[in-house]
Amino acid sequence: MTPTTENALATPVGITLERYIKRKQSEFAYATGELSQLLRDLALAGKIVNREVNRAGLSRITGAMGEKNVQGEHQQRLDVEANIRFVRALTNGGEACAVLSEEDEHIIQTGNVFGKYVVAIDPLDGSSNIDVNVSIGTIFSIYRRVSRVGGPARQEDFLQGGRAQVAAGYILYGSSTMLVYTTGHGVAGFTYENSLGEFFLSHPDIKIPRQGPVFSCNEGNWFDYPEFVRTFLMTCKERRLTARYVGSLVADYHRNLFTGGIYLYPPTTDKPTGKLRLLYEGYPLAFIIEQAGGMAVTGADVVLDVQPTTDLHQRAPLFVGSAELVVELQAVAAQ
Ligand code: AFP
Repeated sequence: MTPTTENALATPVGITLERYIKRKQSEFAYATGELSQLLRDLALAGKIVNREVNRAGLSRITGAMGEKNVQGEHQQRLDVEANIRFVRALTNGGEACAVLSEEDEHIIQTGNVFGKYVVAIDPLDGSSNIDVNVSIGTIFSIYRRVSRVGGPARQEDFLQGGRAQVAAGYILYGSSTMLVYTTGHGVAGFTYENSLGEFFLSHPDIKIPRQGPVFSCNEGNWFDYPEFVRTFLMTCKERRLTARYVGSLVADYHRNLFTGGIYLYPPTTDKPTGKLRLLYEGYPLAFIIEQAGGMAVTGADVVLDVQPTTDLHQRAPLFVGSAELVVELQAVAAQ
């Protein structure tokens, strides 16, 4: 066997998500297989949502529902459909005792009172991009419950803080569909093979470059940004960094994870704590970025160290990406 063939066989690239999860199970703090099952349930719902997203233009599920969600944002049909799919998969899977979704004000009790985990999820992020065939995503965060097993989940299960997450990930429905997740042992990425209906390991150990050429924010908000953000953005422009902004958090985050760069959703005049939600956007993406060697801050503070309030849908500013760029931003914010 040539050394190249040997290396190729040793590297797990190409194995299915299913097999990968099984292999990695021993790395989990509680290696009983329950967390593995939970990840499989999320992947299954992701496949179903991927199918819906792919045929969205045909099956009359684009467009607004005419309803607003708990954030006061207009719900799209696919938002609602994705929410149903993920909650159903987590309910049927049996490992999650409760789900906190962007689409529902209150915690959803799955009825699995013996389930040891809770899941906070944004089932379909980037709603305004659904109808125009632009990439969208799902973001999830998993905690081991602190409430009594055998009873209903409680708010405290979701309010343990970012460092208590046992796993976090996202699914990007893009030019290809990818699932990226961490259990605190690095970050792995899986690409979905449509014809086989499987996620395959394509990116075994994702690391974000320490520097990067990209800054991503909604510059239309320039005049509503705090001074420190404008100062930082001016330095990006002076150094001729490239502006890239899809307006779907998962897509912008994913690109920067690979190319290097910084994503910014700062506080604005009318949204003093920013737009993004801490529990199912900030925390999970911060967990993944730290595992990939990057950083996430809310300004001067590190996202994972931010203590949650009692508001399950609280918002927090988010600056996330390559370590050197985030450190620079953080220094400007602290001045
Ligand atoms: P929508 O779901 O309303 O499209 O919001 C998407 C999002 O939460 C996130 O995915 C984007 O990065 C961010 O908001 C875009 O917000 P702006 O439109 O204010 O730039």
